[in-house]
Amino acid sequence: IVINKRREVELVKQSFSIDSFRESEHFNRETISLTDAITKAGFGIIAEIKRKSPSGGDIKLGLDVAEQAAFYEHNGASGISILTDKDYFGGSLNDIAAARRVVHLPLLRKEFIIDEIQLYEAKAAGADAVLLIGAILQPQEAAYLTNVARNLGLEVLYEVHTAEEVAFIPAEADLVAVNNRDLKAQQTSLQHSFDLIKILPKHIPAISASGISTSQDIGALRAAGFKGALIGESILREGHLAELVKN
Ligand code: IGP
Repeated sequence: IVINKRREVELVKQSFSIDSFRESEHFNRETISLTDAITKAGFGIIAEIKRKSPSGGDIKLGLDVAEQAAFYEHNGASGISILTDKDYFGGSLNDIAAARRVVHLPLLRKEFIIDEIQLYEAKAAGADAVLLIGAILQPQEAAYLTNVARNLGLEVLYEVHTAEEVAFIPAEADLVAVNNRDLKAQQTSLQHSFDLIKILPKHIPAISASGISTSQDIGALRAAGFKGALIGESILREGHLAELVKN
């Protein structure tokens, strides 16, 4: 995935300069805090939009992206995560722009971010926050990208999956996510969350991501100290977001 992404980023850089993004519609917009939305909720749910995934296969969106985003807003989500990767998840930056037109919730660009130009793209499309993935970044890249994102007014949700990655969480990250899915093996277990929360930095609110589907899951994560959850496939397939938000 990362090798393909490098190629994709090089193509973007050939066509656009960083400064060209500054002229776009949303670039000077004041962003909405995902962290505030999650902490105010007590336990906040970030609801995800994607058309397919390597682990879950095709997910038929019954609604278009704007309608799906509006559905999430009406059903109590604290934020919306939008996959912009095309090859593996069927998304694009247009999906962020489409959701931006209809909802007031904070929007997270879910992407394999390896270069600052992707942060500029995110801001220009109307995102409020970006995902940075510990598993694909060197510590100094993670620190640099966190800094650039925050200077653009974008919050950083920093994802970890192992104890080694926890050691390199940038101090300025706004939120930390434990990904319950092993990106290589594509195996998912909430046990990753229950194990890693014990060693996460105490000053950054933590959320749990991937493989979450029931009210019992939410209750257990909440009891373990998580402030929120990022949920995609189960709510896309079952539409039971409101039920999960109640807990
Ligand atoms: C959502 P799920 O199992 O609820 O659909 O998972 C989200 O956690 C998952 O899409 C994800 C992801 C990622 C996707 C977590 N980390 C990194 C792409 C890249």
